[in-house]
Amino acid sequence: MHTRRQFLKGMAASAGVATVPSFLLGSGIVKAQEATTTSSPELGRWRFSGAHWGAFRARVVADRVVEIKPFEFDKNPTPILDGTLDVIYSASRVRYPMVRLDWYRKRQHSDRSQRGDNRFIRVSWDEALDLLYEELERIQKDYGPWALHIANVGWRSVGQVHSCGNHMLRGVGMHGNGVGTAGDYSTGAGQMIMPYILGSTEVYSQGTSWDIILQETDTIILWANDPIKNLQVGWNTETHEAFAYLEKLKDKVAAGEIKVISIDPVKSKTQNYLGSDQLYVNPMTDVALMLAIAHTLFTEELYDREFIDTYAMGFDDFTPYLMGKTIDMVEKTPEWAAEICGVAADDIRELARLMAAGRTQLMLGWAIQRQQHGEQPYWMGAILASMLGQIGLPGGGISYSHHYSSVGVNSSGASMPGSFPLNLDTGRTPKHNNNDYKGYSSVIPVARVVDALLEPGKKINFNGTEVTLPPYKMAVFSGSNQWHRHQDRNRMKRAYLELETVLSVDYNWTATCRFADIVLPACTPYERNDLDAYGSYSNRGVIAMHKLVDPLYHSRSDFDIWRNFARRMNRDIEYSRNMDEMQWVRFLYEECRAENARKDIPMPPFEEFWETGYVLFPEGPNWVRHADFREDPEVNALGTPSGYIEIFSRRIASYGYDDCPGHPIWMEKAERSHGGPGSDKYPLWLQSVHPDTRLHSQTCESETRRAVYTVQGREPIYMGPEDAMMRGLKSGDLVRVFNDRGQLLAGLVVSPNFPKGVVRIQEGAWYGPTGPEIGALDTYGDPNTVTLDVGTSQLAQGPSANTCLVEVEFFRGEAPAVTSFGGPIEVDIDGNPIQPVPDDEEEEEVQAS
Ligand SMILES: Nc1nc2c(c(=O)[nH]1)N[C@H]1C(S)=C(S)[C@@H](COP(=O)(O)OP(=O)(O)OC[C@H]3O[C@@H](n4cnc5c(=O)[nH]c(N)nc54)[C@H](O)[C@@H]3O)O[C@H]1N2
Ligand SMILES: Nc1nc2c(c(=O)[nH]1)N[C@H]1C(S)=C(S)[C@@H](COP(=O)(O)OP(=O)(O)OC[C@H]3O[C@@H](n4cnc5c(=O)[nH]c(N)nc54)[C@H](O)[C@@H]3O)O[C@H]1N2
Ligand SMILES: [Mo]
Repeated sequence: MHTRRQFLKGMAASAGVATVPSFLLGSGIVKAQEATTTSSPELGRWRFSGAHWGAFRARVVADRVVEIKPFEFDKNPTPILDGTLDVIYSASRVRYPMVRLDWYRKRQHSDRSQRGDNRFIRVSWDEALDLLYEELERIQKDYGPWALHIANVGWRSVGQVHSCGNHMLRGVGMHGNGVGTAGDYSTGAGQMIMPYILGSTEVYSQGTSWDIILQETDTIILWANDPIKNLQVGWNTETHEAFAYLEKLKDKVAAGEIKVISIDPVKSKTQNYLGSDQLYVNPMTDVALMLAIAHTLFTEELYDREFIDTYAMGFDDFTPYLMGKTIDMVEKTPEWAAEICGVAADDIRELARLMAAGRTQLMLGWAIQRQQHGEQPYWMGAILASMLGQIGLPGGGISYSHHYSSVGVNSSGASMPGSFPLNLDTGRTPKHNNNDYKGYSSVIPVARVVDALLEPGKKINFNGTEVTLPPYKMAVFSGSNQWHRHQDRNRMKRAYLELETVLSVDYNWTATCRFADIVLPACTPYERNDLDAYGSYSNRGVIAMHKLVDPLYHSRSDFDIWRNFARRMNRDIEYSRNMDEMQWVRFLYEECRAENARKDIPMPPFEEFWETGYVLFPEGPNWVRHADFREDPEVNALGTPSGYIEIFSRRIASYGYDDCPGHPIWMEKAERSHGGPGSDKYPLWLQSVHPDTRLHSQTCESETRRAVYTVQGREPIYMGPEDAMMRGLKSGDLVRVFNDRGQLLAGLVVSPNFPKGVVRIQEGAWYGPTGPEIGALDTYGDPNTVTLDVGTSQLAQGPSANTCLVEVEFFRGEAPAVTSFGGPIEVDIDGNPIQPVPDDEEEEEVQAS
């Protein structure tokens, strides 16, 4: 501990005003220097760091962070930044290594139905890591690799050295093999289907420059897309540069130079911001609307036959379906679609004609693929874009990523720093190098992990292969919050009864910790030194992440945790490659600097970078997605099986999936509002979009932030005036939201942005049940208490969170207290609650190797 404190003090003593390096290019940057370092005991010292929600400076006074302000380069910082201080100092921190009471007593023979009662015993680091080690040994010896689920890593904090998922994967991987996952919760359906259609995932691809779109595009279609809300965060430290272009777009909309149409059941934040048009569509019916647009383009001969002949395959296998000659034998006329999607037939025709009349840029968001049959609207979007014939033209075609991580801001072309390696070094093998999975699959689709526990051994189809779900016995989580991200809490509770042991490594005492058996306290990203890429796609620069304070309580960096774990196999030196944290920071920086030197992109020496806090690179040239393919489709063939756009996919057709045939089709959903299945009993569609107020579950722990958006201390549920009136509800009411899967409390906000039949609870609200039992009321408002846990289709097996119906009623009686926050109930071995004693005298294990 002391050495680390002295290091910080040493830096403070040498603090001065940073010099302006010659590497900072661009106009606004020089001003940034004004606000750098102050150094006095009272005012403290300004340090630099970053988060998914932006880069910032932090003022540290006497080992405490007292103030955070955005990096001056960031012209559009997000209010989410206001939650950053609480990330460090919240009451919900994981303070000590904790073990669930009954698991501590009986290990794998524990009463698993007690999971969720939140009673935990505090143990030392030595004991916790020994317990974890013994468990992993037992799982490998008694079962085998099929019995260990290594959870896919979610939105772990930024920082390349401490990327906690890499540490978990390297640490566990040194010990033995396990069951991995394919895909992710973000774009489960999209990333699987698009390589067949356009040859890449598209969802994670750079898009046409905003500059070009602003110059060339006549009509932008924001299809299920809310960039003003969703660009607040990025995968790497976010620059918020895209907002400058959206400001310009707003001016162009006002001047009538660009038309923006938002196709969404809800008036989005972006639509309100731009003052643009909205086309209301019934939830989950976009494919019907798209088919009718295609029908109009086809029958009115508004489509580009030449483009289709040159660049696409299988159009003639698709049009018979459009014209009612195959499958359901129904012609996909605007009148047919209007019944389903709620858009008037004439409006559909008008929209189709408008799209064909000028340069049209389709921009699809991701929520429409996070629902049952989510593959279909993505495929159908590509067909519409092909019929319009503008793919590869400046400001035309289709994008699946402009709402994400400042896609569309030109890349600098600079290389970004690498990360701490997740794989074992070449030639090394795990201690238990057993590869016998007993016929079970070693990789399963990520959203089907609960199915595996409930239906072990079941064979499911997945992307042209067959997967056999393993009955795993132990699961390890780090950098993801399973009890936020996964659907259907009560189903999860039933599934967890099958699990002998669960590990969670986190700094937040989330529901994933509450339902775990061993919990290890990671420190926050602000308690360790690191570096990160600035701008996920723009590669705008590299930022320093200075350690602001020492790890609080008994928390440790993920690096320290897993290195100490590796010591149990005498592999700690191999684990760290005999480098400590600062050596790694410097190593990754120097590696990046050398690579950029080869590209003639200069970077300052490490000391200068570390002192200044950042290095920025100039913006690169404009770029048009798919322009190379358009120029020469043979030389620049797509990555599809044919090399062309596949309107009909023989490959997909060959799989024989009824829920994802050889071309897109309209399919009814398991449950759907506005007259669809299940709407008699539960008439309201619950959409659980990404929070305007948070990054998923992150910063939900912040009381400062919750004070801004909660209602009676609960997560808000948004509802339109008509539905509220019908139920006798008003803003500020406490309501019960329920269906056959579960029930939760939420605080009502009546908003004109919501039409009849549509309600919203933002994902990431911390699950806080009244008790461990199945069906317990969630006291705070986690939408995944009620969502549906089915795969999107046999192709992608992605999550279908947005296929969900509920009812909402006034909550009568005494409201239970919110149980989500504040950490575990610390008990002694007899289960008696004890007051946590602060303890700073924890023995130190070997820190540096
Ligand atoms: N209903 C519904 N559910 C959804 C969605 C939806 O739209 N609707 N969206 C889905 C999508 S797209 C996503 S991406 C997922 C997001 O799901 P997750 O990625 O699981 O969500 P986060 O809340 O970001 O969880 C990250 C966890 O990592 C922890 N963490 C952060 N930094 C560190 C670190 O340095 N070390 C350690 N050990 N832990 C750290 C955080 O405290 C937090 O608990 O949710 C999915 N779930
Ligand atoms: N502030 C903030 N930004 C984020 C995140 C965050 O947690 N907070 N998370 C990031 C991550 S991990 C991801 S994956 C992305 C998610 O990005 P998306 O999945 O695109 O975002 P969502 O916010 O879920 O939904 C976007 C829009 O889709 C609309 N929509 C939902 N269902 C339908 C439908 O059936 N039809 C139509 N036409 N529209 C529909 C919603 O009303 C909403 O306006 O966001 C990223 N950005
Ligand atoms: Mo995501």
